[in-house]
Amino acid sequence: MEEKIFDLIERAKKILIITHVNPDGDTLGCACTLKSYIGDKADILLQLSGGKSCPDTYTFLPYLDKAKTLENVQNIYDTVICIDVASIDRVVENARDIFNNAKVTINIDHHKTNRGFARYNLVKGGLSSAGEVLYEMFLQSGKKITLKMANCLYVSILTDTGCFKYETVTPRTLEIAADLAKLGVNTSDIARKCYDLKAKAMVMFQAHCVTNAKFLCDDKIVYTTVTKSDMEKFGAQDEHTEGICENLRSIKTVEFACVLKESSNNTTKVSLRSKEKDVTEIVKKFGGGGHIRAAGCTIRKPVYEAVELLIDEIKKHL
Ligand SMILES: [Mn+2]
Repeated sequence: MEEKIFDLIERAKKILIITHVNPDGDTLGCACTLKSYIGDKADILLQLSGGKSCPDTYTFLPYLDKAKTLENVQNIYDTVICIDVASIDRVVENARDIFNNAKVTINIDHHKTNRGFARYNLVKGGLSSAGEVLYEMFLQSGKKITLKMANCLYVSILTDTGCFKYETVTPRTLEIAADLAKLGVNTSDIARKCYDLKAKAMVMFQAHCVTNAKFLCDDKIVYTTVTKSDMEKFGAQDEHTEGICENLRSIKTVEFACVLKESSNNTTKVSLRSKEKDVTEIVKKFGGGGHIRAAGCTIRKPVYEAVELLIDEIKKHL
């Protein structure tokens, strides 16, 4: 499949690299790696609401200032590559039209729940990050990884492993990180850019969300709700909720941590984390997916109703 993908890239006229909704370091790092390799005929699509072009944290990555947005992307691509996209639900409607229209569709990912929704699928479920999948793809096909690509791949792997903390980290993951460092990646500089340049609004807003958290079942379950008015009050943006769930999970007694975020039309976006239990079993009930200890779903109910549905489901798995 690796060779086939390079062959398809070679033959493509115009390529759209599709990142997932609410893009994170993994999907963005990979998109920039691919863009760097492919060159001019590739565009990156960022699926962000509110006309934003890029999450603030990742503006240091190359190419993202010129990435297409949902507002200005055109349906002109013969080839699309979805990167770090667990399912086609993670691609919003007008981008999905472009996907459906493309002659060649490629899906490169590491989510175990990825069912292979494209014509060509390179899915290595369980690997630490899409960045790791991509690194191996370049290596196995004998393609050169430049320093620019290495920097982007390092962002992917660093962020999707929670700084090499998660159990998806294998000796191979660390070897790859070391190889990237040998290529010249300044690892401490990238860590600082990813973690120590947060917006004040983000830190203050997250403190508020943590203060509002509710604990259940001897503090084994914790959840917090995020409303639009709270976000407005703090001047918080969508991306500023990233990390709240992990923070709540870090409490000693907690097995399940969830963040329920008010979305448009009475829908609620759910992030769920666990220490041991498989949360994909829980979000599956609501049509979601993800990883064993980090998954998400959308519940078509207002927040206060979604809380009850979700907590009832979590209790069954306690
Ligand atoms: Mn990922």
